[in-house]
Amino acid sequence: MTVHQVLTIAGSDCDGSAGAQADLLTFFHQQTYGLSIMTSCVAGNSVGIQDSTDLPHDFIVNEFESIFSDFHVAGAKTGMLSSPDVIEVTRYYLERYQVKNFVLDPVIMTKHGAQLIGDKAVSAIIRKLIPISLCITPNFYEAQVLSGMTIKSEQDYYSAALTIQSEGAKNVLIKGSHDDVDDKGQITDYLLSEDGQLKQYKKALRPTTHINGTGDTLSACIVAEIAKGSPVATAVQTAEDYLLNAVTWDLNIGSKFGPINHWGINIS
Ligand code: PXL
Repeated sequence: MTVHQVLTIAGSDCDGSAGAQADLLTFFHQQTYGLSIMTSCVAGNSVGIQDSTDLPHDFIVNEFESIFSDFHVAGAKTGMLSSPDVIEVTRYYLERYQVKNFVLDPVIMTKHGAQLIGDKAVSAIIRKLIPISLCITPNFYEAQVLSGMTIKSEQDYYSAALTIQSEGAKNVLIKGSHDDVDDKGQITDYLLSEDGQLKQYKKALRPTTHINGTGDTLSACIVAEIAKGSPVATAVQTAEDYLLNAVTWDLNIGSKFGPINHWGINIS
């Protein structure tokens, strides 16, 4: 049996709901082997983020050397990269080891619209990482930042995706705004594929407060599936299905915005 080795380059979230921890749970669930390069550490819980610290440059470089000198990386994704320096190092190693299956989760804004990283890091993501990404997965707010346009209509999602594609991303998945719920109670994610096709993924908006780690998990599932050989549009469908299960069967832990359920099944 081939063991597909998949790498996340991301921050540690100590409550296990988001960041590298969410990615590793997802890689495991998708029956791939998870490798992780930590870039920063966050002290957070279901109430909020209390503290965070970036790991030293030399240590991050050593993590890259440890991984790439010994493992075959069949796919990689990035999560929260808070400085231009760590973005530069990531670009260097992904290019040097020719990682073609690279899914860029541009962690810039929360799904509520709060900015998480500085403007210099945002422009480094655009210049250094978008051009080497097989697939990018911005949320509604991030898509506006990366495209420089305001999204108000379905046509705007398409235009923003085209702009981000022109910056170098082969496939662009924009996660629809939670405010754009249709009359069936569904929200829509939009995938603009390499061949120019636009595909919509509609999903019910679950009435849950257990939503920490949804974006991380979606991109982690996409890269795991691509590493196993799925085309991008199929990998996105698998990830959307997994996510729906993960927000359907709440884990009754954490006092406020708890983690999603990475088992994806009813365990109560
Ligand atoms: O889900 C965004 C995210 C990514 N990475 C880390 C985080 C968070 C949110 O808390 O802590 C490390």
